[in-house]
Amino acid sequence: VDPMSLLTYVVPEMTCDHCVSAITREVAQLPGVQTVSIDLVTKVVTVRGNAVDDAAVREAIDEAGFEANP
Ligand SMILES: [Cu+2]
Repeated sequence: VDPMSLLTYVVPEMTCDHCVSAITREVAQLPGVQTVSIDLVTKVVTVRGNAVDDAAVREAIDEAGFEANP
């Protein structure tokens, strides 16, 4: 059985499509990531995939210039 991942992060600083594409670009590169969806209203980043590493996602969000709330 594949360890499917469904991870969510709150990133309050996201405000526009540029934020969305910056974060999507970084997170989508991570191993196992299949989809990245971002809701600008709720400020939630949802990552789906296969055995996605939580710490790596946080690092990627950081790389994009944002911070995920714990
Ligand atoms: Cu923006």
